[in-house]
Amino acid sequence: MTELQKRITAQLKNKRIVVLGAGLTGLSCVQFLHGQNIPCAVNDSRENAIDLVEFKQLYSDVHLITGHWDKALIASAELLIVSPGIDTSAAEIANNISNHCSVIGDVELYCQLKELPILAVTGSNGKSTVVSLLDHIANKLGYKTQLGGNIGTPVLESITQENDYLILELSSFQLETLTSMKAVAATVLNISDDHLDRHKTIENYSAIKQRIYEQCLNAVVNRDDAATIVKTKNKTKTNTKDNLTNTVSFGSDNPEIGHFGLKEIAGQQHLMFGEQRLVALNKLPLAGLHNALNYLAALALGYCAGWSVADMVAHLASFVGLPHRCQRIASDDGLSWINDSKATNVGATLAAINGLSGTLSNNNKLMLIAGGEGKGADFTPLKTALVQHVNHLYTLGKDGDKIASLMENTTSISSIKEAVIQAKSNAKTGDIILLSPACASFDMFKNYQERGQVFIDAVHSVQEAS
Ligand code: UMA
Ligand code: ADP
Repeated sequence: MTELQKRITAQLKNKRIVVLGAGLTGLSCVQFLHGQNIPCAVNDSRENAIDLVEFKQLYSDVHLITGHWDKALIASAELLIVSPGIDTSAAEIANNISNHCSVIGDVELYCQLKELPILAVTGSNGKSTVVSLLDHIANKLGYKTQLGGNIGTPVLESITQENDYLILELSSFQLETLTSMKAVAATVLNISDDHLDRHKTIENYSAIKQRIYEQCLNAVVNRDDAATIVKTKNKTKTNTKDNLTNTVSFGSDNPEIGHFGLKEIAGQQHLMFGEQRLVALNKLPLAGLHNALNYLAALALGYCAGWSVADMVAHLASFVGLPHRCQRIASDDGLSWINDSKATNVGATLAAINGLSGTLSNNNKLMLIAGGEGKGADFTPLKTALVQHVNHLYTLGKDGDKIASLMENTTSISSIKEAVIQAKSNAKTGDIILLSPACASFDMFKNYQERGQVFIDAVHSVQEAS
């Protein structure tokens, strides 16, 4: 019997297990449990959440209830495995969980069952970029990795595979149900308002993000953002005699020895490790200060895992970035169309406006398309950047008006295509038109990818028409 099988037997055999949610996470839990001959039941509160026929074909013996929360089923659970998008504080769930029930997420289950070295990343923005970059570097250095978590691949899908590292993107939702992770290195990249509809206050959201540091061996913190510094509660927990947490920092200033930062040398900004010059930023493909910080964070995480800094730096330039993050759309109309559909919160849109406005020549202007589902965020931190750098704002979606109230020169539009047509008629050669919504997409689109694609298609169709 393997170590994994021993743990599965010890932790899961003969327990009444209920999986809440039948999306990516829930189905990965069912697939894993079913594959290990561990019975479970599944409850999804939405009608038509999944293809029932396909589910029954794959898992004929798994009890599935959809369309409502089944109070009796929830009350019967000894182990409740909850999908990240489900808020267990909702009365219909919370009031029915028995005192003897453990409530965990899929990442917690993974950590209870497997001890693969983990490099863990959370933060309001940059998570997917940093984990993908780190994964790229690790593979170039010859390590076998699994990239998983919030980036879109549930961790249980790879639990039976042999890998050197799990490179893990964690959302605040996943951190809420996680207590057993002992990451080799963990980071909170930055904190700005996000998911306040669920977490209520920024303090609560920040405290949940801090959980990533509990029991980690190395904490990677951002000197530019005090909310990412390890709080005492987490320090004392980890600073036992056998398990000292080491802290490595990154930031936009000149770093001390052993830390990562930026320095201007001969008129060019460079990535630095202490006094060691690593590479000039203009030699790297990802632009903007926020991406410089992402490079530094990835290097710091790899360094904490014991990887050579020089070897890592050699592979930064071959990472070309992810779609829908400040991505230029090919066009031949002399305008810069930028798709930043993944900007689903204020912090990301701020980074885009500040980064792109710095690239405009004097006579050119920046136009912004923003709005959508604001998730309870306060948009006022955008005001200065809007007033100083945005010439015209097109707003759409549920919370578009809230953003429009921050500046003059705004137009409310009902579709992205309408914004593209109006912006084009308003633009001249060299202008930038940026889709960076500062909001989630689900009031109008399936997801941010669909929103980005609608923008790309609109830009292309307007080109063809002219
Ligand atoms: N459901 C209910 N009742 C509810 C809410 C949801 O029954 O009140 C059901 C839905 O009908 C659906 C299922 O739950 O069948 C969906 O579960 P989920 O929302 O947890 O989504 P998954 O498909 O399991 O995907 C989740 C993450 N989604 C969320 O956190 C909302 C994915 O992150 C993640 O990639 C995936 O697990 C694998 O780990 C997405 C995301 O939007 C990309 N994350 C947020 C973000 O990045 O800002 C946090
Ligand atoms: P996440 O996975 O945290 O959502 P992504 O890498 O997918 O992060 O980027 C999401 C959005 O945030 C994009 O609009 C991107 O341009 C922006 N972004 C990326 N890194 C940072 C950062 N370090 N600070 C602020 N914004 C960032």
